[in-house]
Amino acid sequence: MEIRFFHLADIHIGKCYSTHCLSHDHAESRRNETWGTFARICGKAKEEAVDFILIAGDLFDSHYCSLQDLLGVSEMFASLSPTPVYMIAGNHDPLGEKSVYHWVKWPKNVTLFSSQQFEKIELEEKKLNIWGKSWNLKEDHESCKLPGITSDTKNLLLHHGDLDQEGSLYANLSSQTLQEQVFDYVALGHIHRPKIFKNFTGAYAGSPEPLDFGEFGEHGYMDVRITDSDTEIEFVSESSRKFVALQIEVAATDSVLTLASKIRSQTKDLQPDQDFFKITVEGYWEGQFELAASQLMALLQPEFYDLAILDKTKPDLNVERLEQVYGDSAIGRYIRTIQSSDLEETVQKEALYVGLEALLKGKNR
Ligand SMILES: [Mn+2]
Repeated sequence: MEIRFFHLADIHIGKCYSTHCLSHDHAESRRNETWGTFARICGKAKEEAVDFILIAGDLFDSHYCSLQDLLGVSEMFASLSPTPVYMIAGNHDPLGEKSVYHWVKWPKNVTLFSSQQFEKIELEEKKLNIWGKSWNLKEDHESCKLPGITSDTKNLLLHHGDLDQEGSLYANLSSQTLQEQVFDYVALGHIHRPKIFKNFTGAYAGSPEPLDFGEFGEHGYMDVRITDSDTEIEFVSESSRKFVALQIEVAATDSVLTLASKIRSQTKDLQPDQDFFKITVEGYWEGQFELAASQLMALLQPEFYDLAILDKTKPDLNVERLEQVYGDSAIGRYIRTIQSSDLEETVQKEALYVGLEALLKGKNR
């Protein structure tokens, strides 16, 4: 008998994006996109008649989610009936007394694991045990002990936490023990980029929609099939937008137009009209970069859905002039020493910049 299910995690419904480099409007609409993608995946699960849905923690972002968010999810789950949903609470939506999970009534097809120790739900007709445990607090320093399992049934494990991070504050699990206790699938949550493991059968589903620029790449969920002989895990990309962070190297003599075309050529095979972009500009620049950055924004904004330009440029020093003015002082000697050294050109420039900055600051005191 084949058992098929969707594994999701870290949806973070309600999350506030205003501090994540996004424009104000998009920070607002991003909340709805997160919700929309989650509802779309759940709808697909019903349409494709999977056996159940697993949610491995952090369905909500407790800090920011509203009663409306909770009611919406509960109603959506009810609409999936009879497809069952099995879920655990994570560190961002723990099951303490004031947990957001207590705000609403959950429909009959939803099971939330309530214990802080692994407990099982037996699906007799499928000869399957689903093991799970929920978070009660925001930190859990203890390494996790796995339940003992036998091979006369199939076993799934739902867990929200770190993997192989000794000393972690987030319910660490060791992959060594997962190799010893053979589960048919380990559905992990907590790490927001999806990852399928090779040394045991399991995966981090990752967030269906990425939450910030650290969460680059594809995002979605895992479509899992357990047969009598093995487990097939397929990652399905589903996010409506990606986060893309790029670095652009400037030359001191670049014009704003040159910079714009450098950026265009680096993004031409990507989806600037669709995704969130953060472009860090590095290198030496004559004068203040701020003005150039606002001109750049004016040029590029119409082509981008959401663009942020970060200035990491360094002022291009007029070394020749400094050498004339400070010729006999430590500054002049420093310039000549560096320039006559056999350092590589970029290293020479860096040394001149760092050294002169320190020496000139001293002069002005
Ligand atoms: Mn999370």
